[in-house]
This record gives sequence, structure tokens and C-alpha cells, in this order.
Amino acid sequence: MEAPPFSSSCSSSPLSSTARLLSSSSSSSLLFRRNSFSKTHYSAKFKSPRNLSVRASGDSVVTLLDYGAGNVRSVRNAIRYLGFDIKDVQTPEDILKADRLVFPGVGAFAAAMDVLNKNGMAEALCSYIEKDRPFLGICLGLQLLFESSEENGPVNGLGLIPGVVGRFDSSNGFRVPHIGWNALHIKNNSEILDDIGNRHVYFVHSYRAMPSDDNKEWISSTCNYGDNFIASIRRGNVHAVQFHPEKSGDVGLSILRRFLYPKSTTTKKLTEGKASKLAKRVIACLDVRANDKGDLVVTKGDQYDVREHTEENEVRNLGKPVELAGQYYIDGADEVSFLNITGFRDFPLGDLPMLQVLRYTSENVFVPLTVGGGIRDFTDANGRHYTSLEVASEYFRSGADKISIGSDAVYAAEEYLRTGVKTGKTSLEQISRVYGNQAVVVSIDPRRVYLKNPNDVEFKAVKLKNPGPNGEEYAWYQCTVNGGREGRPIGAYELAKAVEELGAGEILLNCIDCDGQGKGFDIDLIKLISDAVSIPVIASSGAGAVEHFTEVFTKTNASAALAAGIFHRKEVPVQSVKEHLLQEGIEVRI
Ligand code: 1PR
Repeated sequence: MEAPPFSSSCSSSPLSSTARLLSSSSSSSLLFRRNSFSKTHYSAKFKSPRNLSVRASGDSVVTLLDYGAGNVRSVRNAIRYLGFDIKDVQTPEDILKADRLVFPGVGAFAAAMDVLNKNGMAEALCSYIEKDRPFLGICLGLQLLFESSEENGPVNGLGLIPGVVGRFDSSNGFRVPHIGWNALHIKNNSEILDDIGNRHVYFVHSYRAMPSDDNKEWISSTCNYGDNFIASIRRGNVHAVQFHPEKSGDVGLSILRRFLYPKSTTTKKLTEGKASKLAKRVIACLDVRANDKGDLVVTKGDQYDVREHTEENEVRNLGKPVELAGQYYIDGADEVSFLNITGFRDFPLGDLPMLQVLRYTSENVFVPLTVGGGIRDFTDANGRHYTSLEVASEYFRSGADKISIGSDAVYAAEEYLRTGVKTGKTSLEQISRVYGNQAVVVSIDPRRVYLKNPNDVEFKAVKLKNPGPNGEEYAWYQCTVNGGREGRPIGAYELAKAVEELGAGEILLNCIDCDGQGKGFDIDLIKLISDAVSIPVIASSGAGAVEHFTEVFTKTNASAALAAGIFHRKEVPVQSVKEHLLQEGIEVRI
């Protein structure tokens, strides 16, 4: 395919406060005590499926443009998994000398452009692309090729492709951010998409570029989410994708492999799928904490009580975090979440090897990883102060795609509702400003409080389908902090609406009453919250059978359903859940 001339207008823009934050957070190296931690200890039994992995020969080096925001570790891991070494861009000359360049844009548009402009990378990128050198942009790495973006803007982009990047419209009922596995509509020969077999790929973004007459020659695929937006572009050797191949399981690895081995005969066509729209997600959750011997284990509570009811009163041990996460990936989980459930009292960067768990997991697990627990400001025993942004940054650098905030989000919401002022200083606001709200989940731990009369309380109450123990017909859902230990004067409904305004991109909705009971999700609660907000809601707590997943997706607007106990105890495999959902006509990723 011949590459027509490019219309470049590489532009510069002043350094924003976001970019200053971004560069300072990314350059800060955290001085925390790393526990001695053996990789074999945590991943001894887990063997990754290597069927898609091939060894590169000859010039097996990929140049990676990583400007220090968000999770680029996953892209690195996927490239290494496919047999390539990575050379990091240090100077603009490294871009010009690259044989193949991967640009995984992460974070906000303006912040990324500021960094690129400041260090001369923008010009080098334009020059490299204009010469039709092998290029793969990912997510923001696609958006930055356009003329400008409305994200905190307008802000000028690299100007290589005609068009403005705009925000999804949530007024038509589509939740923003667009998070999850969606279908591609192939428009032109893209080569790198040749083997994907009509399967879903993983998107996570609030802004998108739209097709037009001016950019139609660039478009290789579109995706529908309220409107048709550009999912990938291709011109000559230049490719860019809005979705995340490094997070799209075997489909994504196949796309990356086609880019890295353009003339390869080693490609393997994947099983044909029937992807047509955004799939409902099935998420495996690992509650993690140190047991009494100090080993980090996956545990599971009954209504948040994680101790065995024996004389020893030990913390329940259901397996090793890295091993189990790897197994759930193989089994087809659409995401894996780690919740460090004692993070509220232990400093996550100091005492617990959660960072190592993330690092090892992300080497072999190519679906999104969320980590939560202990994300807040903290001063250690030596008086060193860590901001929640630093804690989150370290999680992102270690392989997390999203972080989840529990207790700290409750305090932030209470303060916001009390004063009506967004200070911009809460962990929620800071992290979503720097990393984008799609990277920030708020985990809610509510407990049912039964009422005879809904007017007995200032918080939103619901009429229950099943009355309470004393025949109460109503309940409100009281938020808790510190792993359910302390009730707070705020309801789940009020909290959900407040954290959406403060910048949360998704809600993980637990329910203490249902946790570990296996009797089904709390439909009243999930309906209340998923109807109240326009960000995606993950239903959690209570799954005990495949039918419970169908129920939550047919009776509420949940975007995803999460389970722990039934997966850990191997009572119901992830695949059975998906097969059942498909039989019931609910689209899921296969
Ligand atoms: O407050 O920011 O440090 O975050 C702490 C995080 O740890 C929160 O996300 C909170 O939900 C979680 N957490 C704290 N204590 C517990 C506990 O169980 N004692 N776990 C806990 C929350 C709930 C779900 C569980 C589902 C599904 N566990 O994660 O996986 O209920 O379980 P099921 O399918 O077996 O019913 P911070």
C-alpha cells in the first residue's frame, strides 16, 4: 500500500499545571522499603500459555516511547512476551533512529502534548511518521495524531490526521468512560487486525476521534458506542489503535504480533467470535492480606469476616495471588481486581509486597488489573510524607491499569457534600486529574439499614423486594470505612453521585450483607446506584450460581459483575458463567 503525503502541523502548547504534576509525579522515585520477595514463591505453579509466543530473530528490538504516565509496564510485558527486547526513547534522536516504534499514550491529552513538546519529541514523532516508518500508537497514542482535542482544551495535537478528538456524549444513555470489551467494524485492510476473528477488544477512554470525509483514508476500523468512532487507523507502515491490544488477551497479542512480525508466517487465526457490541464483563476479585505468618494470601470473608471460626482463628487462605490471577486470566476473566483489605491500616508501599504481586501478575496476564486498598496520604515512621498520588503512581508503574479508592473516597464525598466545594486536593480528584478518570474506581462498602418508613432518614432509601427481619419494607445503604468496621453518615446513593462529580470513572459496588453468602447480588442496591450515575457500575458481593449473573444484568444497569468466593473455591468456573450468559442472550467476550 502506497503512503500518500502527510499533512503535518506539529504544534506546541504551554506547560499546563497537569503536565507539571505529571512530570513531577513520574520522575519522583519513591524511597520505600522493599521487602525481600521471591518471585518463585508467588508464581511457582503458574505457567503461562505460551502458544502465541514466538521468538524474534534478527532485529528484535522495539523502541518504546514512554513519557512516564500510567501503566506502560503492560505494553512492555506484551512486547517481551512476543520475543522482542525494548529500547526506551531517551532523546528525539532515538525516535528518528528506531526500526519500529510503539507509542502507548497514557494520561490526559494536554499533559502528554506538553511533555512531547517540551523535550522535542513531538517534532521527531512527526518526522518519523511522515517518513512512513513502522509505528504503532495505542489509545492516547492514536488521539495525539489528530489536530486537536477537547480534553481540558481545545489543545493542539500533532496535526497529522484531520479531525478533533471530542468527549463521548453521555446524554443518550451511554456510560462514560467507555470501559470494556467492544466489537470492531473493519473498514479497510489493516493487516494487524487480520487475525482477530470478530472478537472483542478492550477499550477504556472518555474521548474519541470521529470519522469524516477528511480522515476516511486513514480509518481501518470503527467501533460503535452511542456513535461510530475511530477504533484504528492505518496508512502504510503507520498504525494506531484506540483500544488496548496489551489488555485484550490473546486477540490483543495477535494484533501486536502482526505489527512486530509484519511478514510473519507464524500468525495463527483465532477462533471466530460474534462480537457485535459492548460486552458485559465478568471480573474475578482477589481480596489480599498478610496472614498471621506474614505471607500474602488471597482470603475471602463472610460479610467481611475473613477469619476461620476455629480455635486458631486464622485468616482464611484460598491461595497465592499471582497464581490465582494467572489462572483466572486463562479461564477467561475479563479483568482481575486485587483488594489489599488491610491497606487502611498498613502502608501499602511499605509493608506489603503488593507491588511485586502486580509486577509478576502483569508479566503474564493481559487483561486489565485493578488494585485497591490504602490509597491515601501517609506519613511513615521516619516522618516521610507520601501523597496518595505517589502511592497510586507506584501502583500504576507496577502494572495496575486502574486503582480503587475505598475509605478515602468516603471522607472526600462527605466533605464535598458538606461544603459544596471541590478542593481539587482529594486523592480522587488528584489521581483522576493526572491519570484520567477512567483509571480511578471508587469501591463502596455499604451495609443495609432497615427502615419502617423511608422518611425516617435523610439518605435515599429503597423499597425492598424482600422485607427486613422485622417486616421492614425499606432500607438505606450506609457507607462504611476501614473494611466495614466503621459506619459513616452518608448513604451509598449520595456517595456514588458525589464521587462521580469528584472524578471517579467507575464504581465497584459491594454489599456487606451479601458478601460471601452466595445468595445472589443485592438487586435493589445495584439498581439504585446504576440508575443514579452515568459512569459504569461493577456489581459485587453474593454471587453463588451462574443465574445470579444473568439476574444482575437483566434487572439492573450494571456494566460488570464481580465474584470472589465461587471462583476461589472452584464451585463455578468463569467459563460456565460466560456460557450461561451467552445462552441467555447476554453478550460477553469469549
Ligand atoms: O478503604 O481504600 O483501604 O480500601 C480497602 C478495600 O478493601 C475496599 O475496596 C474494600 O471493599 C476492601 N475490603 C476491606 N475489608 C474487606 C473484607 O472483606 N474484610 N473486602 C474488604 C471487600 C468485598 C469484595 C468481595 C465481594 C465478592 N471484599 O471485594 O470480593 O464481596 O465476594 P463474593 O463473590 O464471595 O460474595 P481502602
